[in-house]
Amino acid sequence: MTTNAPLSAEAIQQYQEEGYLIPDCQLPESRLTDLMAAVDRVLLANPEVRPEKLVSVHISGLNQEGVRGDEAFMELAKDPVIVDCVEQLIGPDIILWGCQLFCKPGSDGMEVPMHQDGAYWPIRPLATCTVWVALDHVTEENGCMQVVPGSHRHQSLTHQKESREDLVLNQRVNDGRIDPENTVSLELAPGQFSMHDVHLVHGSHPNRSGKRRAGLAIRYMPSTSLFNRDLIDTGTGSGYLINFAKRPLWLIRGENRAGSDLKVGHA
Ligand SMILES: O=C(O)CCC(=O)C(=O)O
Repeated sequence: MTTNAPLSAEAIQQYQEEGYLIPDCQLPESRLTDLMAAVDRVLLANPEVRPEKLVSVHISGLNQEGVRGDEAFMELAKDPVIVDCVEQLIGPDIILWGCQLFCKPGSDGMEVPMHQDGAYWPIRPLATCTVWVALDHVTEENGCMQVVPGSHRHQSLTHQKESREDLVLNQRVNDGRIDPENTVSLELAPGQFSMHDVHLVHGSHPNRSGKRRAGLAIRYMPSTSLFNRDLIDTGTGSGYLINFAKRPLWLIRGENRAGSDLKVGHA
């Protein structure tokens, strides 16, 4: 168990009431330099993949989802500063189960439709804290994340499928209880990060500016939930190839309480 508690009581209360927070901390310059170099490497190594769709990018080499990843992202996912924050929100038993680079190029960066993450994920009971790390300056102009504060309290909402080529994901929240326009913009400096709950409604506009917008989403679940590999078929059903059947999981802290399979997918 950690003795560090980077998040204030007010920040934790905001997460509980509004479903997100921005911690009062920043990654060191040296870490950011390593990450920027890793972004350049993975963009070069994956010319055939849209840069918003670099899934499981924390896995070095070619992963089961057709992406060549980089160790620098794995190191970040294990960084105690980040994991200490996560522990304060989801408890001491933590599984790292996903990591995606959402890099929107300047001028033609894709929209992420307003959605709840849980609509795509095989975790029961549904639980995850996403840490979204800004690698570039992330502003309204270049398509920062937009969140609907408090929307997580509705738990699972109705979504509608949209089969458009210019979207990163293909489900949009469509539920009378939510006003998808009632958003807060999460503008971040490089090295800052936000944290959001699995049920929070969020998304982002296309990037029409000339400035790139790169952010890394790292997914942590409490090990008291089960990663059910049979729940969602392998395929491109969410807009790009996802293979939860073979997705490797890492126990980052504590014990594996619900018995998720931690062996599958590891070399
Ligand atoms: O990067 C974005 O704009 C959206 C990210 C997202 O949907 C997520 O991290 O769950």
